[in-house]
Amino acid sequence: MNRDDLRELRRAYRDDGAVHVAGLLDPAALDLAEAAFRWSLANPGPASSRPFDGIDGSFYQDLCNPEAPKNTEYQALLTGSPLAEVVSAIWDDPQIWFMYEQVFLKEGGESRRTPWHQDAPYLSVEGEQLAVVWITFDHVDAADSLEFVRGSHRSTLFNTSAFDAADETAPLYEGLPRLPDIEADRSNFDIISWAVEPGDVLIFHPAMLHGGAPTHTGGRRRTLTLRFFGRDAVYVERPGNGVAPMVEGLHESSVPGLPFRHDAFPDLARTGR
Ligand SMILES: O=C(O)CCC(=O)C(=O)O
Repeated sequence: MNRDDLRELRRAYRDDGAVHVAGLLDPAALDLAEAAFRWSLANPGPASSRPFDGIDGSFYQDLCNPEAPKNTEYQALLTGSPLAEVVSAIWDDPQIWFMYEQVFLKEGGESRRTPWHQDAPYLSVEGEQLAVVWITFDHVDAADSLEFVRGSHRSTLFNTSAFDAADETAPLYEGLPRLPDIEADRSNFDIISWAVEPGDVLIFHPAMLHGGAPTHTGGRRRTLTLRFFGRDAVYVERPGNGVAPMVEGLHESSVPGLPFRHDAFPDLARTGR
């Protein structure tokens, strides 16, 4: 990547909150990512779920499997691909830790949208140096891709979606303001999305409002996301201590406002590069 491209990537990440990096993963790195994804499907963790059971198609997700960071497929991906390097280049800081993984599998008939939400309200961490890397193994058109509200990571922190099929804005917790009904009012939001080919990645800040299109009959979307934090990340208390990351002893050993650190999070600056 040349200096102008990197400068633009940093600007877009800071101002817009989401970027598309075309062709970041070569076939070998994509194979590593797919092996990690397959491991997750074969090894459901305690948080695996089908949030919209009863729909025509299938919608499966899993996140924060405590075994994933110890697993050789994930280790190979984290240390053998350019993902951590590109995220730390965007942050302009060599310090980077892996926080957790999440997988999505949508297939069969008409699956559901992933409701509009922010990840930040369910994470016990805050900072500029936070990133979600979204990798899909199937081509998606811009209309069927992950969508974002541009710049929303710098605006209101809403309650997150409880993924309630009857009302996608239904909150998960008490306290934070309820999500706006973006689907009912799309023209009032500055929505951005990209067509994505296998090998491309989307990188976004977890405070971004985002939602994912459904797949359609005969379609399939296999998506792996990896979440990273950097030096400026601090621990925050969230209602219910947050849904993620689920790391034993994290809350007991952390203090609000102090650096977010735990031995369970692989340090990629030291070990990977
Ligand atoms: O891929 C999707 O449909 C949703 C992705 C998402 O919500 C996330 O990665 O946080």
